[in-house]
Amino acid sequence: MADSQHIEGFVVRLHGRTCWVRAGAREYECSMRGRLKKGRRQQKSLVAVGDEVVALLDAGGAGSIEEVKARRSELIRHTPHSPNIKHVIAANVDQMFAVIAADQAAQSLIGLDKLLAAGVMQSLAPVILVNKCDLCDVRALLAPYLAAGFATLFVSAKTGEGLEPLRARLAGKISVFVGASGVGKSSLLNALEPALDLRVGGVDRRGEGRHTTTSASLLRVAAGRVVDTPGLREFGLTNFNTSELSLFYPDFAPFREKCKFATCTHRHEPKCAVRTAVEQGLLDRGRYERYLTVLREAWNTEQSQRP
Ligand SMILES: Nc1nc2c(ncn2[C@@H]2O[C@H](COP(=O)(O)OP(=O)(O)OP(=O)(O)O)[C@@H](O)[C@H]2O)c(=O)[nH]1
Ligand SMILES: [Mg+2]
Ligand SMILES: [Zn+2]
Repeated sequence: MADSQHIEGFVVRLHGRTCWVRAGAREYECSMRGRLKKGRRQQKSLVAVGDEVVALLDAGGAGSIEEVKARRSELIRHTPHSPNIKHVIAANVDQMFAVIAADQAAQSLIGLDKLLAAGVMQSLAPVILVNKCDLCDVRALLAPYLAAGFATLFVSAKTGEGLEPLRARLAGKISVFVGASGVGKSSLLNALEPALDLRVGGVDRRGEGRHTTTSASLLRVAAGRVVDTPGLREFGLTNFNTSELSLFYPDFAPFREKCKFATCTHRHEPKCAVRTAVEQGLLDRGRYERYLTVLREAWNTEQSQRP
């Protein structure tokens, strides 16, 4: 046998400067060093979960990453204190599931709106996944999202309700589950694939989780692959640009093009067709009002970044 060999696979987990690469049925522990470090300074890590890589294995079976292939997609989070550094939560994913818990749904809508906008912006075909539907019925609350055209699944990891349609959507694709801690992302994956035996946590009286999952990992689930991620502390994944934010609200699209100004932010500008649509009941008022909050946050971020 040769002293060293190359393998091709994809990154399933990361820890510090070590990552685990799956190639065929095996996983190899690989280090990231040398040439790779150059060039990608704007990123927190050079390699992300989901990356397709080439690694060199030495005679003892220890690997080092030689090459990271160009990514088809990225799910990015910006670190709040250094907005120019991007953290790639997952690479090469085909679809993003924005997970919320039914019993916390009303408080989660603004976070959901931000996740969906980030998903649309990053072309990740976002799907809404409402878990814990055994606790309450939130179909009416979510109706504006269905009207906006978002695929929405109502499920329960506890009772198994709705898992078959979810399974069908996962087949043959790479997906990522994102959402607050405690909504049941890992529980859903266990319900789909009990052999995974992922750690699941408790929820405190306010309905908040305890950050049970501590790092992202790519798992084989239901004839597809899913990246389970740690709960987002801050729902904001992305720094939105105030002038662009509404482009990522598909329900605004039919009205936006009728606004008087092409640069309309739909806040105070005259002859704004989006505002008129809200007044006429053609566009959901809740979505619009939360949009104004997200817009204000984006504006504040822009101001704080001015030299
Ligand atoms: N009633 C009910 N409880 C659920 C359901 N799914 C999960 N839970 C509970 O919710 C809690 C949190 O579940 P996790 O799967 O750890 O949540 P998570 O989203 O993975 O949380 P992090 O890893 O911290 O991001 C656990 O106590 C689960 O038992 C469900 O469908 N119904
Ligand atoms: Mg988890
Ligand atoms: Zn407008």
